[in-house]
Amino acid sequence: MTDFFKGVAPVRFEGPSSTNPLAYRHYNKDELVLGKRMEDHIRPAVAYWHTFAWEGGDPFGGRTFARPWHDKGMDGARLKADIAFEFFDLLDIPFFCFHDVDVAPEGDSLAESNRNLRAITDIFARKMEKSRTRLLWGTANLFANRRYMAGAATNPDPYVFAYAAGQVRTMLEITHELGGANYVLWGGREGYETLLNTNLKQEQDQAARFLSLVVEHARKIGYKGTLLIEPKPQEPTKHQYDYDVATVYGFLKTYGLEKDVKVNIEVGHAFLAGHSFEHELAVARSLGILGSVDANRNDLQSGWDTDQFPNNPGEMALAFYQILKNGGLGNGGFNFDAKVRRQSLDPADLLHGHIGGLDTLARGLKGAAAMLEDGTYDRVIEERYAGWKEKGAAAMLSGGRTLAQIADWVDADNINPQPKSGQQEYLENLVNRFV
Ligand code: XLS
Ligand code: NI
Ligand code: NI
Repeated sequence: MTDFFKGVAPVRFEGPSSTNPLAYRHYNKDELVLGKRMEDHIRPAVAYWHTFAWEGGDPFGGRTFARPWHDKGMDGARLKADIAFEFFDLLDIPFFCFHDVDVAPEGDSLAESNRNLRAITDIFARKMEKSRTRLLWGTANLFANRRYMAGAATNPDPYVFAYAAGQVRTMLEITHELGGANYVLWGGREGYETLLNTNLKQEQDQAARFLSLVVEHARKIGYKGTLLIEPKPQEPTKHQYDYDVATVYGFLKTYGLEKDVKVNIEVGHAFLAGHSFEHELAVARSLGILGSVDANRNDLQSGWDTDQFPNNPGEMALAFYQILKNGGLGNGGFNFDAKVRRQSLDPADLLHGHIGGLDTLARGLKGAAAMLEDGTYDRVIEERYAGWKEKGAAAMLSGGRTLAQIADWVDADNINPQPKSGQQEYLENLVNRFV
């Protein structure tokens, strides 16, 4: 044991009346919700980057956190790994996620970086024999190093594409070896700053080739996890190609990859794209590509990806409603792509963030389950579209009637549709009954 979390007792469920700030009040992993354990619905994960790699910097100032693993090279990386697994145990959290560069320092060459990375992931493998925490997903950081300033797969320089392929090959293989349930590709700088220097078509072709290479390699090494693209409209680049779920689907379809890749939807990214979280979930659900979720929230006044912990059970219930209607997330889960604020210096702050986040998810899940069990929403939607079951209407939808036949039908039967209430306020109020 390190002394980073010295004196902190394991965080466990104590129920809604508990006043212990280091206990779960709603997240009760074994509680059955719609016949399934809460933990199996949520599959929560700690993001290594925000919790252990982020140093508290912002555009106006650098590091605010003082962590014992800082500035200590590989020794620091080993200490960080020890503390990370202590954290997973304290929270009793079943998953974590990481980028290659979160866990080990980069070397002077790809080979050296990979050696450092392997040394740490070998430690992970040993720790995972004793810990119950599993890998939800792995990913390669193809956006922080200056070589990637003009993109990775979409870089005008083919050698950058090649270097990125080298990183992804290693991280994909490591994810496979560690039993990772998914592999994520977030196109951090796969976009442009200005069209004045950009061949958009060429860059999209490059991105598609890169993704095809990843799909092929995953197959070749026998990786059975899900490959996920994480949509985001902008930030860091002015425009990112993986703008939102619909855009990603169009891209996948264009290049014939829609059966091989799903999406990892992040709450804050949905907002940046001008959507709600549940909108993105609903679109992915309708297209059959809902893979996993990055749980967080944005500060709605600041207009960027602030990656705060979720704290709105009502919004989360609407999201879970979509997820439950999807039949769950399968291999996916809820990765806390969220960080404590830069003034939250203490190790305990890391616990508070995750505890609040998990309690919010638990309340959202239970709210959505209650909405489903009550059945009103399903009934309202069912009734709203019931007209389409009528013979003539069904024929319009199935292609059994031409435009002219439909027009003639209106005349012949003197069709004169009467508007009906959409009942939005009634339905919104119902949510509050269940959350
Ligand atoms: C950044 C992204 C990133 C991905 C992983 O905005 O959310 O954290 O989840 O590369
Ligand atoms: Ni994310
Ligand atoms: Ni993000």
